[in-house]
Amino acid sequence: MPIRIPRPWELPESAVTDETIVLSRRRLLAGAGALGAAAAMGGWMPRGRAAEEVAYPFPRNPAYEGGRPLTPEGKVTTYNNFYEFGSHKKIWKAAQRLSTGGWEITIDGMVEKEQTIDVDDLLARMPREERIYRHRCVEAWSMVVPWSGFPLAALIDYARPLSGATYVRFETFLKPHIAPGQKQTWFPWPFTEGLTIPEARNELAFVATGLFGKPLENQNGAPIRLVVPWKYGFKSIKSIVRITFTDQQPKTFWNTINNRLYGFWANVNPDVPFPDWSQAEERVLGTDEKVPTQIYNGYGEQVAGLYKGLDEGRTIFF
Ligand SMILES: Nc1nc2c(c(=O)[nH]1)N[C@H]1C(S)=C(S)[C@@H](COP(=O)(O)O)O[C@H]1N2
Ligand SMILES: [Mo]
Repeated sequence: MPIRIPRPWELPESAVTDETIVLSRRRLLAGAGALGAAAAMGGWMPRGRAAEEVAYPFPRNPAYEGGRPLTPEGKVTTYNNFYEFGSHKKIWKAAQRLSTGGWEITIDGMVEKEQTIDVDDLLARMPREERIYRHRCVEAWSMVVPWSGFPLAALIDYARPLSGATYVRFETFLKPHIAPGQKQTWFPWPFTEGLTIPEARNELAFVATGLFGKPLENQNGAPIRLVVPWKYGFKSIKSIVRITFTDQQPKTFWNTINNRLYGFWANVNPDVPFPDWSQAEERVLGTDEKVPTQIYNGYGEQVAGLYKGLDEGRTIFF
């Protein structure tokens, strides 16, 4: 790549904040609540930078564009996989029961200091940007979406893992009383996923808090999810409550269910079919089109180096 575009997190703070203020109602109310509570307690301010500084949309990073037209927003928010709310595509209504106010994330395991942080507080500390990525589900459909969020590498730096940590594990909430899928006890709830530290530090690994320039809808994984565009969609875990650093390869939800079908790597690979269907092509959501699937979902330039020396032809079965 001849032209190197500076990334937003390399720019001075003043250059990346204060974009058009489109504060979500939810965040506004949450912020007002926090300030009210602080005043009642004798006037101390919220920890860190105030959550109300976080405004959508985030500045677009032009280094990441999808290469295909954006999928219509109405499709992205109504055709979902989120097994906590049912194993069909129409879970968007059921997902409204999840309450995302005051959401906290615990960072634990092999870190200098374990901590629990409010997601708005975390977001205020992160280098925020928007990126357009292709997404490829193992079910052979795909979409192109603008995510708002920050590089996972920034969160890892913030978490300060010990040098012996080799993997990072992510965990979704466990609330069977509001998420009916979690009453299906044959599934290994809560949903978990994992990456190696080099994968997690790859420039493409992204943490999303928004979609189409607004905070995430519940059905897309509010208030905070992973986006790993070179891997099948199930690696992009939604509604994260815990991030754990470890020196053991984490057990993951789908790998625990069937490790022959759902490998730990799960890199997109058109040459490795599922037993029941080919992965050579994908149905582009919102169109009648089928297009060829690309190795690493077309992101080989950025990620192929991570898998040198591994059996690259069979990545889904690892
Ligand atoms: N917690 C959780 N995260 C999840 C899933 C899930 O069932 N539960 N489904 C995954 C799958 S299979 C895909 S394709 C994507 C779908 O994301 P979307 O609904 O925002 O398109 O979310 C992933 N993250
Ligand atoms: Mo998926």
